[in-house]
Formats: sequence, C-alpha cells, structure tokens
Amino acid sequence: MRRVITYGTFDLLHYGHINLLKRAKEYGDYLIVALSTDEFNWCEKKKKCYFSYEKRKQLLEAIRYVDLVIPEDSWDQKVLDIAKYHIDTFVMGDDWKGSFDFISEQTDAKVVYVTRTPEISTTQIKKDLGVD
Ligand code: C2G
Repeated sequence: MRRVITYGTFDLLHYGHINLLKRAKEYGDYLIVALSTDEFNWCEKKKKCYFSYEKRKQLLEAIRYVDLVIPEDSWDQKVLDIAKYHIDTFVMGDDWKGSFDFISEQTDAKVVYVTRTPEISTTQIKKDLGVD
C-alpha cells in the first residue's frame, strides 16, 4: 500500500483544497491529512479558523480521497509522522515549493509539490463576501 500525507488548515474548505487532496491521492492508495489544530493555527500561523478543528476534521473525513485525519500541532512533526505512518510520498501545494525538501534528505519519502489552484483562496472568499 502506497501511503501519502499532506498538511494544512483547510478552512474554509473550497475546491482548491479538493483539487489538492485529489492530486495527492493520485500518488498512492491511502491519504493521511495532518490537520492544523485550532491552537497551532492561532499560535503558529496567526490564522483564526472559522470552523473548529472537529468541524474541519468532519468535513475532511467526508471527502472520498481522504483515508485518515490526524492533528498537526507542530511545524516539526512531519519527519516523525512519516516514520510513524510509513509514508511514501509527502505532497503539498507549490506555494510551499522548496519549504519541505529537507524531508527527502531525512526520510525515504518523496516530496511532491503540486500546482496550487490559482484563483481561489479563503482570503478571496472573505473579500468577495465583504467580510474581514
Ligand atoms: N491549496 C491549493 N490551492 C488553493 C489553496 C490551497 O492547492 N487555492 C493547497 C495548499 O497549497 C496546501 C493545502 O491546499 O497544500 C492546504 O492549504 P491551507 O489550508 O492554506 O494550509 P497551509 O496554511 O498552507 O498550511 O505544515 C504545513 C501547513 O499546515 C500548511
């Protein structure tokens, strides 16, 4: 079984995220999503989520490409996650290109950056809705 992992906040969930998850799943048979906790988002990413971790987890678990959702509560957990879950491929959108190359040096996992869906973002959604 080829195992894939990806990381993110996924709030507000939109089709750019779905594209990412679909593309990530194409690299294997089992996709794990490490979902940023509310605390990690607030303290480390300065992001205030609209949906709580539990609600974002519920949404992700309903997506056909996703097999398991685990918490992301540290920038430094990736190498340990890859060992713990026997990950073959680490996938992120290419807005992160280069940021996680160290993973292929420190683990046997392949690092793949897939094209980010250009025209959609949570920031854009909020702007279009006239909310801050
Ligand atoms: N993404 C995308 N297209 C978009 C928006 C997001 O492909 N229009 C991808 C991002 O590149 C990322 C994933 O969807 O791979 C999740 O995006 P976010 O929820 O914004 O997560 P981020 O803040 O990038 O957190 O440790 C890594 C971090 O947790 C990543």
